[in-house]
Amino acid sequence: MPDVVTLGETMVMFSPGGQGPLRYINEFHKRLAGSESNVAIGLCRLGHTAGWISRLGQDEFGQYILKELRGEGVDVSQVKIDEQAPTGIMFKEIRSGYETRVSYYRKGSAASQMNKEDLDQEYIGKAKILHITGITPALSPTCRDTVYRAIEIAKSYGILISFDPNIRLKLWSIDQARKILIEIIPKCDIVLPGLDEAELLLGTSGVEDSIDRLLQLGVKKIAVKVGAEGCWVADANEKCQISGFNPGQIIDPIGAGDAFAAGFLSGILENKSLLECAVMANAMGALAVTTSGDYEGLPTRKELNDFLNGRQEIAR
Ligand code: KDG
Repeated sequence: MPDVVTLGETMVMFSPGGQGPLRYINEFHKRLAGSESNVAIGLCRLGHTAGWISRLGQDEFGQYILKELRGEGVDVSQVKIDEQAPTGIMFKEIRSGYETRVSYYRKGSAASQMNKEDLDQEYIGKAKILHITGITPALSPTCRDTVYRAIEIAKSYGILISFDPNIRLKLWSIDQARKILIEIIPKCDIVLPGLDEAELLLGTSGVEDSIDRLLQLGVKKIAVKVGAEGCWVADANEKCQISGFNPGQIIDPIGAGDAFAAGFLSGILENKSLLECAVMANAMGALAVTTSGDYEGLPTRKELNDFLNGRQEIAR
């Protein structure tokens, strides 16, 4: 049984062969995208075990996603193939610099049909951590119920619940997001928001205010991401900022938050201190932005250790 279980939608993602409005782009590269499966891949590359619960369409893109995730070592035994609904699709558009826009074609997708009957209690209960994000409850009412049920199962087995709000305003309004995500947060042990997300959800101002509010809500371990400056971490005993790493060149910032979550959860699985978890999370985030895909930059354990020790690989 995997150490970390996660659930959510993974789509086929088409990234443009050049910059500019999509109407002028003629070439695309096929990749995969899904916050939760990115975290699962990140954990597997670091030597942990991770399982991903979802639905995919009975189509070529569904087969592609399954094959890629299996190839990364993610346990896909809990993925259902939906005979009616298709695998979701998204496109990336790169405007100036590294400003990336996304267009989703995922309404009514197979993953959006997930429901609580898809959950195997024992599969979740035997994990050490359940990782969820704010994307899944935005997909449909049945996905929302599935997330709530997964939380209930995790609680009944006493396993840790980790939550990344991942607010996607292309999927729901801020009021809808706030209503649901504020209900989810107090049920979680670990919460990993970006500063902007924490402020939007909690109505707070600044990092320390956000951390205090999350602690009041009963969250035990908090990491608030502050972009290139790294993150702030806190629990009942400490609150401090851990500087970020310079990634060198930023190619695509999407996926950095998932890499961060994988690094942080890896530290938790290894019983590391809060500060050590933050250092691993920051390093993973920095490495993730150096490639154009959402997960391709995720390091292996050796690559992470080399990066942390300032070692460079011999290239030739
Ligand atoms: O965190 C990166 C994800 O946003 C991306 O891989 C796609 O899961 C995705 C989403 O719903 O936007």
